[in-house]
Amino acid sequence: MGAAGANVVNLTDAQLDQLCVNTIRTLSIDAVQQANSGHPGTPMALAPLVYTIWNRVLRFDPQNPIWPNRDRFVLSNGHASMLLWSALHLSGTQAVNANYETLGQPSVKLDDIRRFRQLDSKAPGHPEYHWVSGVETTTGPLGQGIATSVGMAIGEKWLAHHYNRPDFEIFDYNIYAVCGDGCLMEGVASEAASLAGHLGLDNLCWVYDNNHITIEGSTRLAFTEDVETRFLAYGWNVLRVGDANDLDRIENALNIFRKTKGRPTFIVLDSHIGYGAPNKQDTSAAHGEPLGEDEVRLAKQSYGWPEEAKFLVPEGVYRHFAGGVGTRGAEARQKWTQLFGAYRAKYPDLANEIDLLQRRELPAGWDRNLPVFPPDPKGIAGRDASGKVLNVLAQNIPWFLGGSADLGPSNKTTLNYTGAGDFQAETPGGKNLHFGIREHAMGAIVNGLALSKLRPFGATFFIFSDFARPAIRLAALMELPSLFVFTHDAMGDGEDGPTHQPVEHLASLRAIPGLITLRPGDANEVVEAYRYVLQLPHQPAVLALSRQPLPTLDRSKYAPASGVAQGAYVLADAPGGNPEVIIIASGSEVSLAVQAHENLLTEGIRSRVVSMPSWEIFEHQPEAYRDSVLPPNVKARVAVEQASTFGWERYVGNSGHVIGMNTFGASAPLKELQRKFGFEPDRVVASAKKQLSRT
Ligand SMILES: Cc1ncc(C[n+]2csc(CCOP(=O)(O)OP(=O)(O)O)c2C)c(N)n1
Ligand SMILES: [Mg+2]
Repeated sequence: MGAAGANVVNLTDAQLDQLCVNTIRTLSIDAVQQANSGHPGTPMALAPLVYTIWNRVLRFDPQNPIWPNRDRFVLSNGHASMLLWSALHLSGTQAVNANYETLGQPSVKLDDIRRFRQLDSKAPGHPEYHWVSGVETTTGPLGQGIATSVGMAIGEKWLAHHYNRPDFEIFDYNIYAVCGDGCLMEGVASEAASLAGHLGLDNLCWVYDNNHITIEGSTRLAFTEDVETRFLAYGWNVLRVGDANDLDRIENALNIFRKTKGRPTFIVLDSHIGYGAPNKQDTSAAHGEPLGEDEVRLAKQSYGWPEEAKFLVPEGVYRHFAGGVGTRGAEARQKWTQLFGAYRAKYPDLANEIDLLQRRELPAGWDRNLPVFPPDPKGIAGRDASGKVLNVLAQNIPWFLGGSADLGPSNKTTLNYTGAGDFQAETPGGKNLHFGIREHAMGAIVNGLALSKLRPFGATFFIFSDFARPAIRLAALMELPSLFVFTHDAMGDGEDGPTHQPVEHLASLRAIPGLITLRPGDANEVVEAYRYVLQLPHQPAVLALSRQPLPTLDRSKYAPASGVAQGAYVLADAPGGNPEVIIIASGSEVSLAVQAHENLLTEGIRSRVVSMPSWEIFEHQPEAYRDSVLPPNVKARVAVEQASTFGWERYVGNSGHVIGMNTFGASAPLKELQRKFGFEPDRVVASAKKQLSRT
């Protein structure tokens, strides 16, 4: 139709719609071609969908992409990122900095799209939260986006229930997520969809790009189930749009979603990957490689686009977006801002809470009444101390909530004070989330809640952190304050045996950049661990807690537990300091190290115990502090940790010794396991002496 070159004054609305759709298509094609890498086919197919969602439906103000009551858009098939870069660019979405201030410049410039996938471009390979304003969550690992969207939907329900008042719908936003075959093959999507159906999340809409193509070819190779029936069985409303190019039908389906109450909506959209490329359409060749110059020309021809034009945004396209999402979003935000002003006058405390949580700040007195545990040789389990802390925090911080993957009674994560309640469809203000036995979805949902500015935690046995690991990694990548409470952190699960005994988990989580791991050594260290991580607005944390009681150390004799905030601290020292041997321990091995230390002292050996609950926090301390805890000249060192020895050389040095795990555990009572694997005071003493004799 050649509209790209036409004078926009003469174009009908339908022609302008088409012009916008083809702009998204050709920007995507050109960007991938220029980068010589990327995924053109899905943007070509889904441009009409993304155009319709953004320009006809989404309540999103490009001038303020963090307005709290905006609709959320999640591109779960993150490889089709050019859809998002196009939408952000064409809508004129503004950049926001880390202090939540708009910067007066576009989030994604045309130049960023020209530099798609290049260093520092705001159009990277996949959608990156925290890097590009307007991206609601990082996607790329398939399934994560839609699973995270369930957390966003739970978050909205909770916020609405907690903060809305008669005539004050402060929160009433929807979550739109787009996904492909890959997302729906991933198990995490099934876990999340099942829970979303159970919870009747009618603020959640997934659109499934049903193109029958993945990388290896047709979905006939591996994916022949009846997806619609699966979602019906989950309790979703299932709709179908048989033509991905039909904007009105798409809009119609989205309108049905908005009217549907009591269940989430799943829209099956039949599409053609590589739409318009005559030799590549409907083939996997359109998925993940540039079309090639010849095919690009042919595709542009089929859209009625100038064949030689590159990165063309025809006159009128920006204006059409401004008149669509721009006008609708601005009006919605203005109305909301007025409403919120009146709300603030009537409910100043609630408005203040909303202000605080939006900036990831904590309310005054958030840590009041945290327990202090008296010295007790019998002690208390890490998980029990944690349970007490969680119940205090949840009462002090209205938007602190969470739950377990069906292990609440074991993890001791149940919030059991009066009024805590369960989060269910009928009670969306409850603070106990029941994730069911769905650890991966739990991780993603916790992230979705954190993206909704709540302070969420998820819990399971430490061994099953593996099942949540992809989401924990994304929490770190996104710099989210997601909190993971993992109990049964070592051999404490004794008789359950090696399937339930984590060995490599600490090492593997310590390897994730930006993630804080903490393995507290007694009940007071548990308190301090929580106190520390709650103050981190942009970092996820893993707490590894014991199942069995750990002696509560006498802090009048040993150093205060506040040392946890330095990651490692001198807990017990030789009289007058100046140690000749250092024992470093974490978690359940701290009291063991203290026993060994006392024995060494009676033998006249000048030992020091360093409690090291967190490598990462310690690494962030100034060198002078680190050297004061681990003086470089003291080479005789022993580390004790009931976990893989992997990595401990960095603290004990090449000549040091690590008492840890080099094999899997075994099924036996804990005492026998401690003997078998060497976690006994005599063994620590012997190792310390051997170290001394060597240095
Ligand atoms: C967890 C995960 N596994 C594998 C990949 C690699 N990958 C990227 S896209 C893709 C195929 C996805 O197929 P589909 O979702 O149907 O996308 P389409 O080609 O139809 O856009 C694969 C396997 C990934 N990104 N994430
Ligand atoms: Mg596909």
